Amino acid sequence: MPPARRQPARRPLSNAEVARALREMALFLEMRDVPFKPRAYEKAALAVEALDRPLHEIAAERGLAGVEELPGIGRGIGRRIHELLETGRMEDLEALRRETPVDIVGLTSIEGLGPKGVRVLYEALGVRTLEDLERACREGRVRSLPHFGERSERKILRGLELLAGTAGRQLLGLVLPVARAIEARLREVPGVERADAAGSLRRRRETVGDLDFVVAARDFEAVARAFVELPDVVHVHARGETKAMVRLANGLDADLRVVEPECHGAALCYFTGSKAHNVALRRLAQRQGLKLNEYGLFRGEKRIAGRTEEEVYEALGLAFIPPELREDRGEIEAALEGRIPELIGYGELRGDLQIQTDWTDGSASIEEMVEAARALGLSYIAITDHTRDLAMTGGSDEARLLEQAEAIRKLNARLRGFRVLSGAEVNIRPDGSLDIADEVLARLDVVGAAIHGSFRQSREVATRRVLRAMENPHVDILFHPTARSIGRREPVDLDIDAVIAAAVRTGTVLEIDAMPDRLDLKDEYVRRAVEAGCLLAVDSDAHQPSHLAYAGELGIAVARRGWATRAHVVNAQSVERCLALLKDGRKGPGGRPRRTGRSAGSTSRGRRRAGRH
Ligand code: DGT
Ligand code: CA
Ligand code: CA
Ligand code: ZN
Repeated sequence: MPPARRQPARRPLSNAEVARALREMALFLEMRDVPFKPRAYEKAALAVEALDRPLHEIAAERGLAGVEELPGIGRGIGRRIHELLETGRMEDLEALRRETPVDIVGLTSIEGLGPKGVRVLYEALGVRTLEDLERACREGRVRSLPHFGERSERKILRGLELLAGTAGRQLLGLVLPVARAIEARLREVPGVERADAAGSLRRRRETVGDLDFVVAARDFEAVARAFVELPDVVHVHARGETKAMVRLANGLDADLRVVEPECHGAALCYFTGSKAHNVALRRLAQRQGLKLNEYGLFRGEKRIAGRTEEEVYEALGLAFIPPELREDRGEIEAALEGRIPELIGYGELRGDLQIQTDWTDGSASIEEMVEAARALGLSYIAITDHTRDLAMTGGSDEARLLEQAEAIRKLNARLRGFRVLSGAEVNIRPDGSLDIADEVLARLDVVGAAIHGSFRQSREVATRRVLRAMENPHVDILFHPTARSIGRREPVDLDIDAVIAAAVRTGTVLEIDAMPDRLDLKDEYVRRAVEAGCLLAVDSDAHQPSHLAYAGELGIAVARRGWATRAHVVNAQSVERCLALLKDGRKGPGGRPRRTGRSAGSTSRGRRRAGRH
């Protein structure tokens, strides 16, 4: 069937789309060397993303004034946002696009390629798109440009490959809110009993190829109609009686399947996948003389389960398998033997151990981050601003870290029922030394160490570098251990098993950094860390209040995909217990004096190891 074009009255722009336009402005202005403005647009983009209401609603209610008064936006940019919401275009942006017709967002998504480089490539070689760029690199035309050379040509090609590796897939963190909004809409359709996003999104894979919705209802037609008329739909690929396929404004496709409530569980299970999990389940059913498909579990013609997923697993003799584990990586065997661990739950974090503030490159004050953390139900946070070597973030030196720790001490004296921990995110230099002196690290509550440069060392050198940092008795946590950025920067080439072994030996906690493009450690490595008895921290790495929620959503998702329980996660414990786990009698003589109140017996390394299940 030919795809049906649908040209609805203009759909209101989402906050994400507005933020994207502001970022594009920032990039074009930076390309043209305009002072200050790029940063203002970048900040406005962050402010828009942080809003908890759709901008178009604010504009409809309060007009231009409502937009201009938003924090972080201001007059000039407010007027352009209003124009964009009203007309679907921003004339200034259109003019910049006409003048330099390049895919600036796409091109600058390549690691190491900035707006100025894009300009050179356009002016010298006529590069407008990622395809043009790839061709120019392959033909060896980039290396001869000023400021480029063979090394950058190779680097760009590597960046293009990385991008292709995630081609068409989008980050879980960006897609999750879209999927939730669609679920909510479908649940409002009269006669709908259940509506869930299934597929890789429900399994919480780090990237999502398309969305899959499973709806239980009697009136199929009403659901399919509501689905193709969702405000996010820009194109209908196909539409049948029980199915529909559409393209969403964010560029992803979404599939709908409507089923009778009697087979909802079987359909949800089938469309949640993964495919490998489904195949293994079906094989198990066959061995029991049963047949499993998206309509139910059957003995001969008789359906013996299908209304709920729980019922399907139970009828197969299995414990319920949480969607995050359904990858055919041993979960079915574990469920047969009743060995599915009690995974850490989405509401179980009590603290957050990696947060940046306006002392460096964060956008909010310590107090504002405290308020936002409280609103999420947390009872402690560590402030871990960047340090000296990250000059572009205004990284703190020793004096400033101590000044901040003092400010935190005063703040704690005023706070009730909440604790702020002093800390830092120190840089691991290429040789494994740190950019902050030990005497100062010894006075902080939480020391995270992280790689922020020299990403391309050999496995041997990089592993030695990280191990050396972990051996430092003051380092409590290895932040975003592999320093990857999904689709943008490859992980540092580490011998991950050696890092895990060192973490256990030195009592260093490994972090799951929950920023949508990091998710580092990734699920597979978390599983290995959990098996080795490593401790984990699940942190937001927030640079503004709205980022804090990533820890409890995306970070926990990765922890669950790595089979972690609450016992593995230090910041799922009380602040006292968390500090004890971070500081506990590690690394023997030479370690700093213990500052947390603990009994003598708690200094054995055994206690630092998470409980095994
Ligand atoms: P994605 O979209 O690439 O991120 O990954 P999924 O897992 O969402 O895959 P998708 O959208 O192709 O299909 C959704 C689920 O439907 C999938 O996880 C399992 C099920 N499924 C799809 N095709 C097959 C198949 O050929 N055999 C079986 N057993 N299950 C399938
Ligand atoms: Ca999918
Ligand atoms: Ca699909
Ligand atoms: Zn960092």
